[in-house]
Amino acid sequence: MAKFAIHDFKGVIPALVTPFDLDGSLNEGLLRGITASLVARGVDGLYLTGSTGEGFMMSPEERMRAVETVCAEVAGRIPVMVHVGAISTYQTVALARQAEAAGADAISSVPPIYWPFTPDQVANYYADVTASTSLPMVVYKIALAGEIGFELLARLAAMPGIEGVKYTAPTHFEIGRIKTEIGPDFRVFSGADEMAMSGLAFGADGLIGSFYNIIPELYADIVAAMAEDRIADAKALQDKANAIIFFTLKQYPMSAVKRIMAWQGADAGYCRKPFDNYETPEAEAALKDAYRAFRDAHGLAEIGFLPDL
Ligand code: MN9
Repeated sequence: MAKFAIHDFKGVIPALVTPFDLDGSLNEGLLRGITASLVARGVDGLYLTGSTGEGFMMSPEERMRAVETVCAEVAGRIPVMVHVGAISTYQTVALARQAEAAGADAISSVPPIYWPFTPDQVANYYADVTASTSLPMVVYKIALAGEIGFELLARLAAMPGIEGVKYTAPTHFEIGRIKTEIGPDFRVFSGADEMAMSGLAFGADGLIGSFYNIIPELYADIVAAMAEDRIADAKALQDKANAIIFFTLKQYPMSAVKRIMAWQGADAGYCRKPFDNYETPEAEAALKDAYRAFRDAHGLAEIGFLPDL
């Protein structure tokens, strides 16, 4: 049973990575470990099987197992939102119902992908999926899955049960517009980690993204600084976070995130092919050397980024 309402989703919410072994199998033990570690580090919620979680790399059964595993480990301590997006309404509904049964507190979905579905078809998809559970739906806007313009978002927001948007786009003035024209109760989660401060400045209620798997404390400080109008502090912290993000985007990004989590004490395994991995001890050692040099060049050990590496 869901324990949390949509307004309980706020603050720093990692889009949790999903640990796989090098042969591609889902590693539930590591999934439990990273969940426990992030809860202990004080994250405010979790977002499962989205882009970062490689949801589209997984079979429906594997997605369900991952959701079940994380919900059992979290055990109602923090809110959990599950990305249930798939191409067909039929499949998404099955994922949504299972997320509810597993104890998730909200569902989220990209629009149906691959074919150019009409706005009516997209609206029907969200209506059907949202009606299939009692959980709030958070629309996931990200260019990778096709555009959701303001008019369509406003139309979706007027439908019962659709209570927010995970907004991954650089057009942050629209976050302000959503809050003004759709209304302050429609929740907005800023999805571009490099623009968290800007998202919060324009009215976002929380942050959902990849880098909260590795630097949630830094982002908790950004949230606190923005809440207290300490703009210069927030900017300085965002600059540090962005150095980490831009450096990581030059590696194999999610594979590097997973190795960093391992160095921090909670191994997150590997990515599924065709994503690349640091498969050999030599490749991982080279990555570690690169991060050590980067950390020292930017004075990041002092702010807690891999201080013991
Ligand atoms: O929305 C993530 N986007 C993708 C979530 O995975 C495509 C973000 O958290 C980015 O990874 C992050 C770095 O660009 O902002």
